[in-house]
Amino acid sequence: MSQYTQELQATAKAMMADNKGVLAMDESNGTCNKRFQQRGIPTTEEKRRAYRELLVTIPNLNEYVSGAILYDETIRQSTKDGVPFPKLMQSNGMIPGIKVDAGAKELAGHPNEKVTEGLDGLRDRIAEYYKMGARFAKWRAVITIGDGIPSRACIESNAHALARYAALCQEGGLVPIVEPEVLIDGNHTIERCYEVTEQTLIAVFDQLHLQNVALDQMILKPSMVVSGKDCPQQASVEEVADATIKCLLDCVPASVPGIAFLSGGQSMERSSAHLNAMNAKYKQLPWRVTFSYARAIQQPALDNWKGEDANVEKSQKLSLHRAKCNSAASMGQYSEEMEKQPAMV
Ligand code: 5MM
Repeated sequence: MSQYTQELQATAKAMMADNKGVLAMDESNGTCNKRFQQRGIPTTEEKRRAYRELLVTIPNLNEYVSGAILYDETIRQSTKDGVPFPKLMQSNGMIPGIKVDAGAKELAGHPNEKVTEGLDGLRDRIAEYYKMGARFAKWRAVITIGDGIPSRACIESNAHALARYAALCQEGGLVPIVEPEVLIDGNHTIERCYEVTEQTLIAVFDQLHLQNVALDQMILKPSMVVSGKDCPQQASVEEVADATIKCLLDCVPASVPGIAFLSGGQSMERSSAHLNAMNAKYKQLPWRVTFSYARAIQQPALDNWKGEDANVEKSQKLSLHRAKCNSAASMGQYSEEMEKQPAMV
């Protein structure tokens, strides 16, 4: 029992509140700049700040989103009126979270595979983020499917790091979001994705147990079990829902309060449809099943914004619509009809 046990349980419960999910807006500067460049937006600190202000000030976002994952630069930034983002989020009923990994780096001795770094000094960084108002954290591991990969070394190294990170978070009062992402890139079948996701989740929970991580005080953020992006045989929505739920039921202990998926490069509509199919068909799951999407919520806002103040309001409405669709999907109440409804723009 850590001194934070009750607080961690309460935070995890609030993050997984009925009908809510988590907004991921924790792109590192490299990723954020890449997305800005693709759309002709200047890659300055001020533009990144303005874009994050657009997101955290979406009116009524808190109806669909319990919290948002920030990046180190973002958690230190403020609105143009000088309100620090974490403070603004708290007063709007959203829990501030923080990405604490230092990114996926080449795994030595294992070509084409990555291991996520960032454990050095993490205890001190967690203490600082807690003081700044963060109440949960996120660490993403990346598993690539390809010829002869993933290796056992890649899966075990990433699982070990995720568990060490999670233990440090709980010691410091942050609920860890444990994110092992099996990438959608490649021509693999859904069956191969299933095998790799299963191996990964088994290794992750083995390491979480080994490091004494309290499973009732963490959130799992997995990828869905899908066909590789370039696989000629694409699984249906129902096949994805069935395979994903079977895999999770086999691997994720019932004491975990919630599963919040990443969208992982799926289209916005597919991300909603897959989540919805799981919740519509499986009503008695041991954990809450919801979203923690970045691209599948942010994309329409980013496309519309173009770095211009005049486009802020419409951009906010477009992303709010995605949050609303995904909130409905987290209750099995999303339908294609929702996509036809004008997003109040
Ligand atoms: C997989 O990425 C996470 C979920 O986003 P999607 O729903 O778009 O798949 C996301 O939180 C990710 O960790 C951040 O975008 C940060 O990524 P980088 O690569 O900048 O650390």
